[in-house]
Amino acid sequence: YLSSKTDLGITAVAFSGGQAKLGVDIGPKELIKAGLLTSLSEDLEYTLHWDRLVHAYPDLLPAHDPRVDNMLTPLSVSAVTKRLSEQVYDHAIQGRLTLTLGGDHSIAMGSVFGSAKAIHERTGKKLGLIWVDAHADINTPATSGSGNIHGMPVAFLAGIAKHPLFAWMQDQVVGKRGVIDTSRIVYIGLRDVDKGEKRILREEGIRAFSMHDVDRHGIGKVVDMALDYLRDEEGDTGPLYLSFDVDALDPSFAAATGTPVRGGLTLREGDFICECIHETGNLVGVDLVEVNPVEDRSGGAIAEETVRNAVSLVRCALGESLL
Ligand code: 4U7
Ligand code: MN
Ligand code: MN
Ligand code: MN
Repeated sequence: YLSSKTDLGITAVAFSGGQAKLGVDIGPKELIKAGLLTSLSEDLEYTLHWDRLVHAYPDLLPAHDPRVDNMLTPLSVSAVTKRLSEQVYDHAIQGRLTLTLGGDHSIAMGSVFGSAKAIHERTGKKLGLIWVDAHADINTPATSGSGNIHGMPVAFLAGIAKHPLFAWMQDQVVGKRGVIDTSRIVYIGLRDVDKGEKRILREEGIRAFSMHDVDRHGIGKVVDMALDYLRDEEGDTGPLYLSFDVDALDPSFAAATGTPVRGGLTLREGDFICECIHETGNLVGVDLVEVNPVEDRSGGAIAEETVRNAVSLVRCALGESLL
């Protein structure tokens, strides 16, 4: 096995510095309050490896963190993701399946890096990255219109973007350019991709299934095509990492998020993606990010619904619907 079927290494990350809205940092606390971790240990019978902390990394956040080369709060993002990469590495190098709760999506720079490094050291294999999101998150500092680093993690992981402030990401190169090869990335759910990102996806030949593809083929066929794309001649997908941005879901299922986009996945479609990835038996790590309980003008019902649906996604990725 590529990772344990019973030991789960959890890292809860209260970080919002990859974007400007407050509240995404309380996502992990709300997911845990909603019973996510008890359900993973009691219903799904995982042995949880969790330090019982929701990390805000106060000692890592500089008082002064000005924009550099169009990146907003880059020192905070770099320091936090570097530390997180070590935490996830420490879980993954022991063979644990890893679960990282965000926080904004910039944290995937740390979680995916730590996992890719550990998996490569343990198995010699390269990680496949399944990015489920309304957005491609593949802006470089130069192409980004917002300067928000939560729109850039894939570019840094793939080595399309490089920056001295993120030199730690080049410390050891598992892939050809970055820690993830562009040929081992696949997207599902895209519907809000910036012009510069479209150019990168095209030039790099990155496989992406948009909501248009989901409508055309149905989610079953799309997931089959996505997993087939990652398979080798023997039909093996290799180790898989699922980075799930809750904004991939339609706002009718997940409105409490910083950058909602209409026309998204239903909860069942999201759950189905997670179930199919679990079914491969090759899942080594999961992120669940961008839950922002403060993005709720309804007095709590919307946040509660988003949290409940995010819990469902994680449970499905970890084997909830196996009979
Ligand atoms: B998320 C955006 F311009 N592309 O770069 C950008 F539309 O992690 C959005 O997927 C990024 O939520 C969204 O700022 C990042 C924008
Ligand atoms: Mn998104
Ligand atoms: Mn995202
Ligand atoms: Mn978002």
